Amino acid sequence: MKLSIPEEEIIGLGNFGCQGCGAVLAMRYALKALGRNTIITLPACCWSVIDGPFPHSLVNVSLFHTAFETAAPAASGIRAGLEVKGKKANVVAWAGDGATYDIGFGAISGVAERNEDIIYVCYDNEAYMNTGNQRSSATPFKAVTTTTPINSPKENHKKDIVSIMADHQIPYLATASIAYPEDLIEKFKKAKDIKGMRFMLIFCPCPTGWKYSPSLTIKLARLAVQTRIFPLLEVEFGKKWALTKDILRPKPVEEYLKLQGRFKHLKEEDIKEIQHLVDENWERLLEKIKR
Ligand SMILES: Cc1ncc(C[n+]2csc(CCOP(=O)(O)OP(=O)(O)O)c2C)c(N)n1
Ligand code: SF4
Repeated sequence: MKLSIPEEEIIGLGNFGCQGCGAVLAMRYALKALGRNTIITLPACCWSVIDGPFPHSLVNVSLFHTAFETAAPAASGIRAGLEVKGKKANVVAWAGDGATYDIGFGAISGVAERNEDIIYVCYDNEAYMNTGNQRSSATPFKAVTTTTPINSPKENHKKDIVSIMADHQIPYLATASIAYPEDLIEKFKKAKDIKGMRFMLIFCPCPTGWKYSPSLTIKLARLAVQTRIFPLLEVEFGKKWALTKDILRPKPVEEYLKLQGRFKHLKEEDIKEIQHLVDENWERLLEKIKR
């Protein structure tokens, strides 16, 4: 049988993630594309637990644990060291949305502005999950977290990190989803061969924080794409925007929202408002693709 993704498994069996964790699959697929000659920097996040305690490591590639806001500069330091030694490897910073959208953002922006030769990956589970599900700036509008509780859900919109990073005019930026592994792997293969800063955003449902059954992880990741909540796209040098999966007949956002406890409190008018927001964002994206 011909497989549609590489057969080799680089990450090991068994992990310290919760059952149904989307972030585990994200790393599994990314490493299938990147291969064993990869060095990862990892700030404090769920993945620092998922990987397992010393001396065990799930990823089977070199892994450097760093402070929360330093994954990107640590990766660029490793790249500089490799260059001095005349060695080649994929250098990857792998971080959650809290480290990316919020606390590490200044450092990431600096690394992008200098066009450092690294791949920055944000696995986006839309909150600070490792410390118990606090709101981040990636948390969607109206979601419930421990810091945006049921009587006062999140009032602000999810930060548009794709446009912000695209405006740094880096050579390559892509979004990906664990529900579309072929697309994800293709993008990582492409990113691997590009020199300079590459930014990858992977949508990773989290059963624990989003309050749904672990069996629904892939379904939710797919619905996020099919409802146009999370578009799959690529951007080259901040200018050339392209969808890698067009959604001609989108599903209503309600189909996605109703499966998750974090949106259980939503009233009909809230769902309408979210639908409106998603439609507006899609139009804005199409404008960028046209130009
Ligand atoms: C400067 C700093 N602030 C706060 C923390 C505590 N902390 C450790 S992990 C974490 C949450 C990480 O969230 P995110 O980056 O979204 O990754 P996730 O846990 O969701 O995988 C926090 C707040 C820290 N280690 N360093
Ligand atoms: S809290 Fe969420 S992201 Fe973290 S390990 Fe559990 S399922 Fe994965």
